Amino acid sequence: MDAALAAARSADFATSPNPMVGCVVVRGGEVIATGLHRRAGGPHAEIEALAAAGEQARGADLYVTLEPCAHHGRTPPCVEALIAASPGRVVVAMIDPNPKVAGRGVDALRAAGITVETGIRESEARHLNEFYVKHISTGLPFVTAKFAASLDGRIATGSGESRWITSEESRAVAHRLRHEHDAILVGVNTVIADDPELTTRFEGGRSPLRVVVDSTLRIPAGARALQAGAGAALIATTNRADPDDLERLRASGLQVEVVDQGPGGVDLRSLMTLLGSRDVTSLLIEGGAAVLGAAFDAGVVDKVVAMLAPRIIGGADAPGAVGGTGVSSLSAARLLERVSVERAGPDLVVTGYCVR
Ligand code: AOF
Ligand code: ZN
Repeated sequence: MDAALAAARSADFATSPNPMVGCVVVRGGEVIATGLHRRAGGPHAEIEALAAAGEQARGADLYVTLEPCAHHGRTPPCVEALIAASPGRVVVAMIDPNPKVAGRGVDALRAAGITVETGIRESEARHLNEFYVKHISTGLPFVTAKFAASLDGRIATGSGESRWITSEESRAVAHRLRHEHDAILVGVNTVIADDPELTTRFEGGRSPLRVVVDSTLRIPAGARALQAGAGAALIATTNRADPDDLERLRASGLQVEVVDQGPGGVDLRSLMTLLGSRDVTSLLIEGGAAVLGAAFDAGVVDKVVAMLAPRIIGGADAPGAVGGTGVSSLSAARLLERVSVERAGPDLVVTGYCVR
């Protein structure tokens, strides 16, 4: 199953909105064929592995990181191909949370007389496809809130200097995160202050959909985040925006969506529903502090990635990483679970999951 997981991982987030899936065929303790799902619309992992194994699949052990599908999607059901290939045993890491599958794949294999084991390396498989699992079971994107701050949680000095608090190594981690997510979201204040490109700067990196929340359409026409070339751009606004501004932006070819009004601007829950319905399975919220605060206030964050530089800024005017309303009692503060700490050069990269 470790080999199947490694095959799945090698798809490196290119399968969205589909999961990353790997499959290996084993005979006499040796992997004789490997397959993976490479992109949505392409063959599923089992089909690739079975094609590579040929007749050798008969009576062999087949390991797959996600329950084989039993439905007609963009491709025919994998269970039909599996039953025809007649392996001796199928080992599955996790049941497919897709309501169209949800146990039916395993049932169909067992009904055909194939021995099936499930739950092997399940937590690794779930972790690998955490974006897919959230999206297929809720219709909403998996949301990662990312920020880079000093050890005392500041994202700039009191005079507004912010480049760069964290190291080059941390910024490489940040570009990796952009590559992994389907979309990336910033507030209009960040666009006005920093004019970021919001692209992925590494070899072969995916460029995510760039989403700017801008409730009154203050975005400058020449903002780099709106330039063609990288991923598509979408501006989320509200009916407080001037209709002429809205028309002007749309006429210039930009996607502008009017979303419900929430506390302090665009209602992030409504925006998540909109993005989820467009097959955005994962969203990276990069800030600034107001948008990150609104995201925590709205309870839409699944995971936090905090890059912390070992420096202290201090002072009364240096802004903190997370704004919004926040909480007034410690017992109401968001508690992260499954917290892990890595190093990126001199910095700490702290990752944790929001408890629901
Ligand atoms: C598997 N192995 O390699 C994949 C699976 O549109 P389709 O036909 O590609 O179907 C997508 C659905 O199929 C997806 O939501 C998930 O339920 C399953 N993906 N299943 O056994 C694979 N990619
Ligand atoms: Zn399939």
